[in-house]
Amino acid sequence: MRILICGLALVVFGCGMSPVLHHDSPQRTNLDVNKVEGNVPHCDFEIKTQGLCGSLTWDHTPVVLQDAPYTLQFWKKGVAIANKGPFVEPQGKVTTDIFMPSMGHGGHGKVSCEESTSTPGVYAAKNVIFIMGGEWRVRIFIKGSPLGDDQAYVSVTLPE
Ligand SMILES: [Cu+2]
Repeated sequence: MRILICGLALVVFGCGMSPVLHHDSPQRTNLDVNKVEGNVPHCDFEIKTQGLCGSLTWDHTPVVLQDAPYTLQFWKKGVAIANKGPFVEPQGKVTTDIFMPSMGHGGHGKVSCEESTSTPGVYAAKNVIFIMGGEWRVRIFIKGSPLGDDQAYVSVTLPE
Protein backbone atom coordinates (compact mmCIF):
# COMPACT_ATOMS: atom_id res chain seq x y z
CA MET A 1 0.00 0.00 0.00
CA ARG A 2 2.78 2.36 0.91
CA ILE A 3 4.45 1.70 -2.44
CA LEU A 4 1.18 2.35 -4.24
CA ILE A 5 0.67 5.70 -2.50
CA CYS A 6 4.25 6.63 -3.19
CA GLY A 7 3.81 5.75 -6.85
CA LEU A 8 0.57 7.68 -7.08
CA ALA A 9 2.13 10.71 -5.44
CA LEU A 10 4.95 10.60 -7.95
CA VAL A 11 2.57 10.43 -10.88
CA VAL A 12 0.40 13.28 -9.58
CA PHE A 13 3.36 15.34 -8.52
CA GLY A 14 5.17 14.67 -11.78
CA CYS A 15 2.19 15.54 -13.96
CA GLY A 16 1.30 18.57 -11.87
CA MET A 17 4.79 19.94 -11.75
CA SER A 18 6.19 19.35 -15.19
CA PRO A 19 4.40 22.19 -17.04
CA VAL A 20 5.42 24.59 -14.27
CA LEU A 21 9.00 23.38 -14.38
CA HIS A 22 9.00 23.61 -18.13
CA HIS A 23 7.68 27.15 -18.00
CA ASP A 24 10.20 28.28 -15.41
CA SER A 25 13.22 26.73 -17.05
CA PRO A 26 15.50 29.31 -18.65
CA GLN A 27 14.71 29.91 -22.29
CA ARG A 28 17.31 28.89 -24.81
CA THR A 29 18.96 31.98 -26.23
CA ASN A 30 20.86 32.36 -29.44
CA LEU A 31 24.04 32.76 -27.43
CA ASP A 32 23.79 29.29 -25.91
CA VAL A 33 26.52 26.97 -27.04
CA ASN A 34 24.77 23.79 -25.88
CA LYS A 35 22.98 22.34 -28.88
CA VAL A 36 21.92 19.05 -27.34
CA GLU A 37 18.19 18.61 -26.87
CA GLY A 38 17.95 14.90 -26.25
CA ASN A 39 19.40 13.20 -29.26
CA VAL A 40 17.85 15.58 -31.74
CA PRO A 41 20.19 18.34 -32.90
CA HIS A 42 18.73 21.82 -32.69
CA CYS A 43 18.15 23.29 -36.12
CA ASP A 44 19.35 26.91 -35.90
CA PHE A 45 18.70 27.44 -39.59
CA GLU A 46 17.54 25.48 -42.63
CA ILE A 47 18.81 25.21 -46.16
CA LYS A 48 15.41 24.32 -47.53
CA THR A 49 16.42 23.72 -51.14
CA GLN A 50 18.65 20.87 -49.95
CA GLY A 51 16.63 19.57 -46.99
CA LEU A 52 19.45 20.45 -44.64
CA CYS A 53 19.51 21.71 -41.09
CA GLY A 54 22.34 23.75 -39.70
CA SER A 55 23.67 24.80 -36.35
CA LEU A 56 25.75 27.78 -35.34
CA THR A 57 28.02 27.44 -32.32
CA TRP A 58 30.04 30.35 -30.98
CA ASP A 59 33.56 29.64 -29.80
CA HIS A 60 32.79 32.10 -27.02
CA THR A 61 30.05 34.63 -26.35
CA PRO A 62 30.46 37.32 -29.03
CA VAL A 63 31.69 40.70 -27.87
CA VAL A 64 31.85 43.94 -29.89
CA LEU A 65 35.21 44.63 -31.60
CA GLN A 66 36.73 41.25 -30.77
CA ASP A 67 36.98 38.33 -33.12
CA ALA A 68 33.94 36.15 -32.49
CA PRO A 69 34.59 32.92 -34.39
CA TYR A 70 31.86 30.34 -34.84
CA THR A 71 31.30 26.90 -36.27
CA LEU A 72 28.61 25.88 -38.74
CA GLN A 73 27.45 22.29 -39.03
CA PHE A 74 25.09 20.92 -41.67
CA TRP A 75 23.13 17.67 -41.63
CA LYS A 76 20.21 16.08 -43.37
CA LYS A 77 17.11 17.22 -41.54
CA GLY A 78 15.99 14.65 -38.99
CA VAL A 79 18.77 12.07 -39.29
CA ALA A 80 21.77 13.37 -37.34
CA ILE A 81 22.66 12.98 -33.69
CA ALA A 82 23.45 16.22 -31.90
CA ASN A 83 27.12 17.16 -32.18
CA LYS A 84 27.90 13.78 -33.73
CA GLY A 85 26.47 13.92 -37.22
CA PRO A 86 26.69 12.49 -39.75
CA PHE A 87 27.29 15.95 -41.15
CA VAL A 88 26.62 16.69 -44.78
CA GLU A 89 28.52 18.94 -47.13
CA PRO A 90 25.96 21.19 -48.84
CA GLN A 91 25.99 21.30 -52.61
CA GLY A 92 27.56 24.52 -53.83
CA LYS A 93 29.87 26.94 -52.07
CA VAL A 94 29.20 27.91 -48.46
CA THR A 95 30.00 31.44 -47.35
CA THR A 96 28.92 33.40 -44.31
CA ASP A 97 28.95 36.96 -43.04
CA ILE A 98 27.45 39.20 -40.37
CA PHE A 99 24.92 41.90 -41.14
CA MET A 100 23.03 44.51 -39.14
CA PRO A 101 19.63 44.71 -40.86
CA SER A 102 18.40 47.88 -39.10
CA MET A 103 21.38 49.89 -40.39
CA GLY A 104 22.31 47.94 -43.49
CA HIS A 105 25.97 47.35 -42.74
CA GLY A 106 28.27 44.45 -42.08
CA GLY A 107 31.12 43.93 -39.67
CA HIS A 108 34.74 44.93 -39.94
CA GLY A 109 36.59 43.09 -42.68
CA LYS A 110 35.58 39.87 -44.37
CA VAL A 111 34.47 36.74 -42.52
CA SER A 112 36.43 33.70 -43.65
CA CYS A 113 34.74 30.32 -43.94
CA GLU A 114 36.81 27.14 -44.12
CA GLU A 115 35.54 23.62 -44.25
CA SER A 116 37.05 21.15 -41.82
CA THR A 117 39.42 18.78 -43.59
CA SER A 118 38.59 15.95 -41.20
CA THR A 119 34.80 16.45 -41.03
CA PRO A 120 33.06 17.52 -44.24
CA GLY A 121 29.94 19.56 -43.54
CA VAL A 122 31.58 21.44 -40.66
CA TYR A 123 32.87 24.97 -41.30
CA ALA A 124 34.93 27.36 -39.20
CA ALA A 125 34.12 31.06 -39.58
CA LYS A 126 36.82 33.50 -38.48
CA ASN A 127 37.51 37.22 -38.56
CA VAL A 128 34.03 37.96 -37.25
CA ILE A 129 34.18 41.54 -35.97
CA PHE A 130 30.94 43.10 -34.78
CA ILE A 131 31.40 46.87 -34.79
CA MET A 132 28.53 47.81 -32.49
CA GLY A 133 25.94 46.38 -30.13
CA GLY A 134 22.39 45.64 -31.21
CA GLU A 135 20.61 43.12 -33.40
CA TRP A 136 22.69 41.33 -35.97
CA ARG A 137 22.22 38.45 -38.35
CA VAL A 138 24.75 35.76 -39.09
CA ARG A 139 23.99 34.98 -42.72
CA ILE A 140 24.77 31.73 -44.47
CA PHE A 141 24.89 31.67 -48.27
CA ILE A 142 24.86 28.70 -50.65
CA LYS A 143 25.90 29.50 -54.19
CA GLY A 144 26.35 27.46 -57.34
CA SER A 145 24.25 24.45 -56.34
CA PRO A 146 22.26 22.70 -59.10
CA LEU A 147 19.35 22.91 -56.63
CA GLY A 148 19.59 26.70 -56.69
CA ASP A 149 21.15 29.38 -54.54
CA ASP A 150 19.90 29.57 -50.99
CA GLN A 151 20.51 31.50 -47.83
CA ALA A 152 19.54 31.50 -44.19
CA TYR A 153 20.36 33.49 -41.10
CA VAL A 154 20.58 33.25 -37.33
CA SER A 155 19.79 36.31 -35.23
CA VAL A 156 22.13 37.40 -32.50
CA THR A 157 21.90 40.39 -30.17
CA LEU A 158 25.07 41.94 -28.80
CA PRO A 159 24.92 44.15 -25.72
CA GLU A 160 25.38 47.87 -26.40
CU1 LIG B 1 24.85 49.44 -36.91
